[in-house]
Amino acid sequence: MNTFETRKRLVEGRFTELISRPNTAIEGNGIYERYVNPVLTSDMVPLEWRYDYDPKTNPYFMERIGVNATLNSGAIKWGDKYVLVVRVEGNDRKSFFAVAESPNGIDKFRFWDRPITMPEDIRIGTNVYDMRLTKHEDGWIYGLFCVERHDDDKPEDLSAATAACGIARTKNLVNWERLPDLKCKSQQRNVVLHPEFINGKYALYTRPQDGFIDAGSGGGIGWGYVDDITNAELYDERIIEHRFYHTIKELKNGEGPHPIKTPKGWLHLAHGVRGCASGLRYVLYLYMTSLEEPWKVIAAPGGYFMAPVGEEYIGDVMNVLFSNGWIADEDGKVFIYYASSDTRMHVATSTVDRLVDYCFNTPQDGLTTGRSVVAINRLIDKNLKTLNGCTVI
Ligand code: M1P
Repeated sequence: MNTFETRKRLVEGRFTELISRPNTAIEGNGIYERYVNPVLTSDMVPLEWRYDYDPKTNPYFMERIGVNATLNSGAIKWGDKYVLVVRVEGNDRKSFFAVAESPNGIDKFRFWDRPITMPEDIRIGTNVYDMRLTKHEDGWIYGLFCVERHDDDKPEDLSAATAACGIARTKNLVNWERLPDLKCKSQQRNVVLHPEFINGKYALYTRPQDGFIDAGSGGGIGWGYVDDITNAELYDERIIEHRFYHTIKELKNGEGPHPIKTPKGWLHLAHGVRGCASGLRYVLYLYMTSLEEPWKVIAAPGGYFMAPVGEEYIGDVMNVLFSNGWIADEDGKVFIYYASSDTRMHVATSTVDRLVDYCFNTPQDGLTTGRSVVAINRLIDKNLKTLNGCTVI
């Protein structure tokens, strides 16, 4: 067998094994279950996207277009399939979107035939990433994502960039209509469309930021309105989820996917960022807002919900968990899709009931050591009462 055939067999064998392997849950803290394997890695991107299959032009069966990472994915239930709109990042550092589906939400994710061709008829961006999907009550599925462009006000600085919120909509996840970028005062990343009209208007979760990286005086997760989504202009933006000193979201935070509607309020997943000696640390946290007034926080469990463990620490940007996609099934099961260290996608599962219980019954961050110890003592006192009241067998 020649080199082409030998390598092709080897590469195809490894690929088939990877995309077919089953995933199993790991029992954890009772709040959610992690899974043994990531659900998507760069090695699971179709071989036809990466290899030239013609032995005449590729006698060594070499990879022609490399993929660096599969990360921050939007998620949506599509018929009976669990679908991710994955941020795929090439070796050339350009991200694009591609759809992958699974029959059960935890394994056997397969990419659709081609990546999404996102129209660029509005204003070309250098890079696009981190799509939040919203099936809106107006009948469209919206994808809101970050569009990054060089900051031409600083021509000498090749790293100077700007972030804006790109908007596109679709009915089938294949053909997308691009709408103008969100018009607003500040740079924006992590903009999310609320699934329902609020007083007849489109409502957005925002993350105003002073610069491309720094949230600066941006303050936290914002809330604002848009009258016409086909020419979106943000107004009445106000901060609803604040940052605090010496917390997991001291430096910045950002809304994850759109919140899930539960009988007790809107359930939100977000990321919080703090600085430390090794750089920025990104963790996931939950909070809840009122059903009637989705901008009012009604539950704010202290600390992080999920932080990197094991291999999750390692990757392109270390010490990062980031999520912009989750799916709530009708039976209440929740699939949380998160990326670790800007490199690979994972799933964690829970239920709406458990997550709401977590939100209302985890003590709030008291913002000082003293108050944290008070919370622990309160739990110990409660347990002593409970245990002393029990008959010991
Ligand atoms: O590298 C970690 C994350 O950094 C950014 O997040 P934020 O908008 O909160 O600063 C984004 O670039 C995100 O894609 C990335 O995962």
